[in-house]
Amino acid sequence: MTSRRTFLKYVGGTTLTLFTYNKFGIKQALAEVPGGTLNPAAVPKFQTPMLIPPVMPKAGVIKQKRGKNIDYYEISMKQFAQQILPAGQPATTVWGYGAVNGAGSKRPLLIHNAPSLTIEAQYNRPVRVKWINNLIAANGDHLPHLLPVDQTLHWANPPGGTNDRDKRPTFTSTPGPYTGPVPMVTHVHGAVGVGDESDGYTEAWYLPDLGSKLPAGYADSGTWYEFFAGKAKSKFGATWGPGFATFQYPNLGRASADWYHDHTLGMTRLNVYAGPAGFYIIRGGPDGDAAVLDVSTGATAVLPGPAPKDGDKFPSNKTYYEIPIAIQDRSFNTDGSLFYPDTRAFFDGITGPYIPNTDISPLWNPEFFGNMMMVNGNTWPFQVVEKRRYRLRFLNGCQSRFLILDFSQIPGVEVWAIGNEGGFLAAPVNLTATNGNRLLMALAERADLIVDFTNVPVGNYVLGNVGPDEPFGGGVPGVDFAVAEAASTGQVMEFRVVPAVAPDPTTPPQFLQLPAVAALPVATVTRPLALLEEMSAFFADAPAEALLGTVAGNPNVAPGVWTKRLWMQPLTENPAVGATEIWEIYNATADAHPMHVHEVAFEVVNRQAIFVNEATQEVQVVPGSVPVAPEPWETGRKDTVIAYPGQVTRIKAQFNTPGQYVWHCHIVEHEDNEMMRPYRVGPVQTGQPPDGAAG
Ligand SMILES: [Cu+2]
Repeated sequence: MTSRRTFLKYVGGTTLTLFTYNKFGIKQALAEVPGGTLNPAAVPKFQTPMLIPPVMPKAGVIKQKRGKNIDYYEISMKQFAQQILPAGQPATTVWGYGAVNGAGSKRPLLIHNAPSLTIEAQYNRPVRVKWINNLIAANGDHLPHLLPVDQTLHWANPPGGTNDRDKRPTFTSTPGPYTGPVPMVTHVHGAVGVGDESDGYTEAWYLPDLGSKLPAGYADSGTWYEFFAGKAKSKFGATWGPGFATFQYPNLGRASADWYHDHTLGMTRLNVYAGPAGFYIIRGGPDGDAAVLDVSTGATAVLPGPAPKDGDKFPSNKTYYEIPIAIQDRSFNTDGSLFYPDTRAFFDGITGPYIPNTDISPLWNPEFFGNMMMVNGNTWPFQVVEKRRYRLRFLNGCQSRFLILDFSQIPGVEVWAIGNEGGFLAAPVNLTATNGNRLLMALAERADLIVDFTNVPVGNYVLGNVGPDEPFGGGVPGVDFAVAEAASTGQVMEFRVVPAVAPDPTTPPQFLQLPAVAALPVATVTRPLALLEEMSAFFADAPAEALLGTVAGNPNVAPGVWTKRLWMQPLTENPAVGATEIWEIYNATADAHPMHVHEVAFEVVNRQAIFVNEATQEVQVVPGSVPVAPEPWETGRKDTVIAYPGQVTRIKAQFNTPGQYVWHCHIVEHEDNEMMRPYRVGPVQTGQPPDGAAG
């Protein structure tokens, strides 16, 4: 193993990246982020009104004799063309989810879009979804992937058949991209207390129903599909079949903005980049909007609304003051097609030899940064806003890019954070007064913001991004790292501020009393875990894969040796049902990683400085160092947390739902190449695939 990577090299096609030094002496990129053949400078900004995703129509309501009624959906994933770039430029072929049965809605919108329509769920009212893989051409043939699939990773591997699916295949020569039928399995990110059969386990994927056109010898579903099909049948009576699975979500977590996306083993980065994702918003319950008080009156507070509702037209004739905003980075070619690297050389110039002759995968890139910003499915859209308060619910849906939203180019704006992945914070946070009008958002993190345009002069203003165009390691924009390129990825969208049409009825954020966050029980187990990077044994300074691991002993008191753990190895995290545990995530890599734990909503306990000794493969908490409390916008509950390099990040969770889940880094390129591990709550399940043997 060679030394850790200290900086990132880009060798991007024909694009030469030039550097200069800014006034802080920090190296700054002059040329654009490398990407496809469509130069970001050729894409005019703020041409397209931002799409506010409408509400996903229901297929019906399942009435239960005893028990709660269930909202039922039938949603397929398919391929279609979407005008992502401004009008006049070519459309883009993407994948996306959409309802195929709207019988349970007043005015069903059977629209496939990327991002897809928003699932509106009520607290304590289950949602059941039939998720259909419809990546099939009109003639019944399978649709190949839009993007280059690297077959040398530990991936779903349908060509391996029943015996070798969900394995890292072996090759005698470097394989090209996989062109066969595409697996999918949908995960609702933030679904707390969901059964494992419904969590979108990464080895529970399924191909479209190809009938006799399924290539000979291919597995049509993943290792865990059959077991979970049986579980879904016995738990809630759903019968799965070729090309679909039916999942059920209890919606017992705190009211929050979750999101759904594909989670197939070794392919998530590509499946999500192709488009399939959407919001899943849980409302009501003890931690919902009605539990927010106005301390100046003692009455229920008024939050900005409405949000889109089922039955609204499309395009809508309504004005929304609560708006979900998904930010995703993308690159394009001049024909409008999505660009994603089809060679490792794009990342660091390594042109081979690749696997099987070295340890470097031919297509996989350790990280990917799109050179354009797509917001709710359009590049650089605009949104008209009145001089009043809005509730903007942001999602960082990028691949590898940490965002630092920057409202400071909007004069007079006031921005408050009131919620994150796990619903409302402990208290509102004035980002304008305390954080320079900025907010850091890691991959998959959500931010529930009150943005007050009341005192903003009428005019057009850009929401900026001062995160880096490269892996994030923490620190101050412009001081510790160069900020995103000002002309492209440094801009997210435009707000067009117009006069208010009516007085603002909403409660000023400083008067909001957010619902109390229940304390978790005392932890009975502490698990030291590690974030690791495997460097190539053949090429200098070249990451081969990112990994998770365990740490022996107690690094709080003495150096602890880490052990790398591959996806295929037996699981090591096995909380008892109902146990509360502290997971200590020791980051021994050079980058920050957004760590996501399925099934639970956790509390960020604190962070603390560590020593990393690569020679002895040890980590240790720096003696005498002081734990740092989470940021004020990291209070409450979360499902994704930034683990910084050189630190241990401690989270606390209660594991109440028995079953097989995963925890992983949400840099999707990392997740796809070993930075994901299974974990199980409770004992081995009767009839489950063998642990550490099947996949
Ligand atoms: Cu990572």
